[in-house]
Amino acid sequence: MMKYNINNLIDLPLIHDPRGDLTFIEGGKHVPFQIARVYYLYNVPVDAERGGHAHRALEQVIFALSGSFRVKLDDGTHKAEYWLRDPRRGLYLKNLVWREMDSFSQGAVCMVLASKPYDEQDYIRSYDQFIVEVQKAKP
Ligand code: T46
Repeated sequence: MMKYNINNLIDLPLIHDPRGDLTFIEGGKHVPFQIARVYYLYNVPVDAERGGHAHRALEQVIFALSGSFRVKLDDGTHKAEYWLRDPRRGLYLKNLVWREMDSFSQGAVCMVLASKPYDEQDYIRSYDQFIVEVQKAKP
């Protein structure tokens, strides 16, 4: 598969200390939006597949706080694949990006920072409908 940078990796600050490492996130500074919602996935079976949808307006940054998993992205033109395994490194997802997540390691924890509260109307759960809306959104 062709690799193409349709999204950005974000490296967070690290405060290293003999007592343990500390990383912090400020909305609008370390992520490109004010944080309206935080959620996390855990107890994910290693053979589970999550995602399988896009969002009309939502922006998010996804982190592997613990363990690792794969994120497959598709903006309707380009596809990309990321393995997240560093709690300091987040994957920024703009709106209108189809995402699929799998290959969760045992005990993986996925934390997501989101630009808006939960809204089912923001979801596009059909890939065909996603392509229609991507075409419509083109300048
Ligand atoms: C993404 C990946 C990483 C809520 O009630 N509130 C919430 O904030 C969320 C995120 C979900 N839900 C409900 C809606 C569904 O009934 O929880 C159920 C599962 O949600 P969803 O299908 O969104 O779960 P995932 O893990 O497939 O996808 C989510 C995000 O939607 C998605 O944008 O990137 O996590």
